[in-house]
Amino acid sequence: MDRSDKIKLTLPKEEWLGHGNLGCQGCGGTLALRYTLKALGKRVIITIPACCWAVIGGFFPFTVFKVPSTQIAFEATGACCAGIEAGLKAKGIEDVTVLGWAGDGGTADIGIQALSGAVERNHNFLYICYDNEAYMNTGGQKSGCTPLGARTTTTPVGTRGYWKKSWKKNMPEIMAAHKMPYVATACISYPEDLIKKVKKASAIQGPRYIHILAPCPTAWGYSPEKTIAVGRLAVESCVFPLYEIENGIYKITKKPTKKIPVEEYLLSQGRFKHLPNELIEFIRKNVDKEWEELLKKEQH
Ligand SMILES: Cc1ncc(C[n+]2csc(CCOP(=O)(O)OP(=O)(O)O)c2C)c(N)n1
Repeated sequence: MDRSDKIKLTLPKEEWLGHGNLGCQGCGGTLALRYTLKALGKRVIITIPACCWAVIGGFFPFTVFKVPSTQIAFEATGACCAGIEAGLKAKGIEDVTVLGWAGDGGTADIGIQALSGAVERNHNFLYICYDNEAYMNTGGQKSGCTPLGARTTTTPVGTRGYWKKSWKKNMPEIMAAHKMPYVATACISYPEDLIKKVKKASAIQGPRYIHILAPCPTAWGYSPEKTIAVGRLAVESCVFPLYEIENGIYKITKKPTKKIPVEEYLLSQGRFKHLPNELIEFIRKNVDKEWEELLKKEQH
C-alpha cells in the first residue's frame, strides 16, 4: 500500500511523464504539462515547437514522455496539429486528443499565424500555451507576453530604465475573438482548477485554447521553492485572473476572497525590483481596470 491509498487524492494518480526531466528547479512549465497529461491520459499526441519543453523532455531513448510527442519548427505548432488531426481522421481514429504545447513566444509571437489559421479552419485540437512570460529556453528574452515593467535580457534595466514598455499581449482574448468553443486561463498553483479545465476542453469538439501561467524562478528572479506561492500571488492580486469562455459566455473560476495588493506580487520577483512607485501605481490601476472589465463580461 503506498501513501496515496491512505489519503484522498484530489489529482489523478496516473503520471504520463517519467522521472528525471531536464527542467530547472521549481519550473512551472514542467508542472503545467504534468498536470495537463494527468487530465488527458494516454490517448494523446503532443506537438512541441522550439521552447523549454523541447529540452525538458530529454533525448531518445531517455525521454520522460510516456505518450507520443513530436518536435517541430518554432512557428508551426498550429499547422502541425491540423496535419495530425487530418491524419487521424483519415484513419478513422477518434479517441486521440491532438495537443499543441507551446511557450508564450511560440504562441503569442512566432506561432500566432499558424494557430489562428488552424482555429479559423475549425480543426479539432487542443492548444495550450504555458506562459512563463519570456523566451526562456534561449536565455530570457522579452516576448509579447512579457508584462509591462519586467526586466528581461533584451529589456535590461541598467541606468536608463529599458524595462518592457508595452502591456502584455492578451492571448486568451485574441483567441476568444476567433469565436472558438472554449478558451480558458489556468495557473499551476491551482492544479484542480487546471485539470478540470483540461478535462472539460478535451471533451469539446473543435479548436480549444488554454493559457496557463507557469512561473519561472530562473528568469523571474525568486527562489525555486516559491513557484507555487508566486503563481498564487498572480491570481490573488488579479494580475492573472482565472476564467473560462465557453461559447462566448465568461465565467471567472476563482474570485479572490481578499484581493492582495499588486505590489506584493511584483515585489516577490527580481524582474520587477527596479520599478519606481509611479509605475507600480500605473500597473495597479490597469490591473484593477481589467479586473472590473472581466467582472462586467461575466455578467453579460
Ligand atoms: C525560427 C526560429 N527562431 C528562433 C529560434 C530559437 N529559439 C528556440 S527556443 C526559443 C524561445 C522559445 O520561447 P517560448 O516559446 O516562450 O518558450 P520557452 O523557451 O519560454 O519555454 C527561441 C527563440 C528557433 N528555434 N527558430
